[in-house]
Amino acid sequence: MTRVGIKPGVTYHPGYLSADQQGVLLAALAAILREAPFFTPRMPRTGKPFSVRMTNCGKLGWVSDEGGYRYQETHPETGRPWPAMPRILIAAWQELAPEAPLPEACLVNYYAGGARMSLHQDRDEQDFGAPVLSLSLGDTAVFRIGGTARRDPTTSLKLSSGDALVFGGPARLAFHGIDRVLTGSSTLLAQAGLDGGRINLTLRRVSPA
Ligand code: MD3
Ligand code: FE
Repeated sequence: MTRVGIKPGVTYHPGYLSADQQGVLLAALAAILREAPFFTPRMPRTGKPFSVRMTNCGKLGWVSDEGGYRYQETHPETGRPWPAMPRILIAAWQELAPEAPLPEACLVNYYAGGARMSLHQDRDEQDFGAPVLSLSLGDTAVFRIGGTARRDPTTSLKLSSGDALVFGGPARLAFHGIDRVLTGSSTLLAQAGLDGGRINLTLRRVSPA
């Protein structure tokens, strides 16, 4: 398997998931979406909607609304617990983050149309010791990562369907975002009844082991 160092703490695994594995993951996602549909997160205080829609699986899910960013055990609209994490995700975590305790949360981001995610840090977890694992499905996206200060220089990387990225150590608190999605670059998501776009899954440890 190809493994590319992007900067300290960031490892890129292009084509980590085979076409068959992407199909297995997408089928598991379709079942997750029936139980936990995408919701539209809103910005703390202002309530401005995100362009990215989200859902989660695993014990904890990340949500955002006027009350702030947080992890919680239930879907913000249905009130039901998040669906379990599929085995294929746990297997990927064990292979790519073998030292870390098992993930507690998997955030599923859906980018349709012109959705993007502005430069931010992920710091709502109680423990930054474990890495974050990202898996991409569907259309290719232009991803950008900088340093731990917002003004640090950034590097761009195209993330395609099946790619994995691991962010640990000095990169765990790096600023990052999605500048744009290349609409129509993949037909994979149609298999799940979605009208194109991109899905990103991020697996995380939230609390100390
Ligand atoms: C670097 N998602 O959900 S994944 C997010 O493609 C998020 O949906 C983007 O940023 C997406 O918070 C980027 C790559 C990623 C995820 C988490 C990170 C990079 C990271 C955490 C720390 C450092
Ligand atoms: Fe992030």
